[in-house]
Amino acid sequence: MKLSFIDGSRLSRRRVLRDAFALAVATSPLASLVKAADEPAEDVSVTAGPRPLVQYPQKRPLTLVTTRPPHLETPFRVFNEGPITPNDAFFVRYHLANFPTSIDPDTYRLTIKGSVDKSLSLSLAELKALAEPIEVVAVNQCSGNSRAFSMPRVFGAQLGNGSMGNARWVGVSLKTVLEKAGVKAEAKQVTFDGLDKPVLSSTPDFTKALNIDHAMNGEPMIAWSMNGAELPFLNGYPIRLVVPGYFGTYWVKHLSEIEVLDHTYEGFFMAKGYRVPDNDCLCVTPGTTPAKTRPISKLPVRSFITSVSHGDVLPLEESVMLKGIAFDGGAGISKVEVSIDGGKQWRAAELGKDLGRFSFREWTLPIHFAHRGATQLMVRASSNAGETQPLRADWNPGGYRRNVVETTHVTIA
Ligand SMILES: Nc1nc2c(c(=O)[nH]1)N[C@H]1C(S)=C(S)[C@@H](COP(=O)(O)O)O[C@H]1N2
Ligand SMILES: [Mo]
Repeated sequence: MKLSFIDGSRLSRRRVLRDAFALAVATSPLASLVKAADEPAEDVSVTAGPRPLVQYPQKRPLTLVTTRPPHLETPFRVFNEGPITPNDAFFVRYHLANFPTSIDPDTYRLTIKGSVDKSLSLSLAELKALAEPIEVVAVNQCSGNSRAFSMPRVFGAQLGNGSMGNARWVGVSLKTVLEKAGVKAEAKQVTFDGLDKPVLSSTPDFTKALNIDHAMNGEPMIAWSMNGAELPFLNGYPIRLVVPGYFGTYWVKHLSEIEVLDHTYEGFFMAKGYRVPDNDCLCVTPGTTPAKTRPISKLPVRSFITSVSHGDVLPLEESVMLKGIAFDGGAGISKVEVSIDGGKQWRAAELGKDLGRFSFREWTLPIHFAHRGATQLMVRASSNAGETQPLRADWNPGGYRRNVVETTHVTIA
């Protein structure tokens, strides 16, 4: 599969994009993949103001965060269309500018090596023939999703709420693949590397690690299918790791090398990046530095109203159907509650179809507004593990794991 390049002359009416493009073109031919979309920009209410939409191969217009490497967000209204995020709307995130643009599935190989009885080099056909495929519906959410709302503000890409998506993944269990190679008794962690490589040798490669128990628990999967189709190129074609319940950072794309280690992996993206404060709340007093950190892991429980946006005007004395999504790290959603009085009273929403404990769960609630004027709609989810969302945002220096109760400001008229 090949990413088709788009002629640079069809680019951008928007100054911001033209500038980003000019800058990127000077350094990378990959930037010519991007073109400005005709659609209007989406206002994510971050201080930077509305962000442009851009069009990449196999994608509908998505919200631009950064060009090189590409970070594209799903326009938020997509989450109101259903619990599954369509492949062409699914967000895209890379760390290294040197990601592949052409992959031959016939010569593709996945290597398994390290503390194993027998190293393997599997073709895609061999991988697919290892066992009956397994399937899971699971949320892929970037650790920094919603980072732009961190107060005080933090470094890093200023993400709105669109760096998440929910899809049906089909593949083979990581456990099956590791068993085929034969994991040695000394195994402690397993690392995952993809085809993308740093441009400069001083930049660390994007390699992630899971503990051996997690790698062997049957949940992590090597997926080749997303919502009934091949993976879109930018979402990891032809295979990626899927780690249900865990943040997207572990979901290594264009997966090419698995190594079983007899020690803890110390590479940059485990030992330095993607770490959270090592305490019960995984948070610190805003603006301070944690004494100790640990690798980020599971998704905290989270919910959104998707049918209403900031600034909407809703009718008085009529039934309005509020709708949204909730998800967590794998316990499953037990309840979703909505408040229309700034958090004093809460009423239970009806939960939609259960697509599995790692999936978005839709919810609906008919509301009859009896008072005119400015109104705050809030939504709060709880999980089967008894976890719920905080009313005030927890803070950490990475701006990770945001899961504060969301408030949507509307007017009833
Ligand atoms: N090969 C590779 N895989 C990767 C990354 C990357 O930079 N390179 N980024 C990770 C991060 S941080 C996230 S949030 C997810 C995003 O997945 P998506 O691009 O399919 O939405 O991919 C993960 N897998
Ligand atoms: Mo991420």
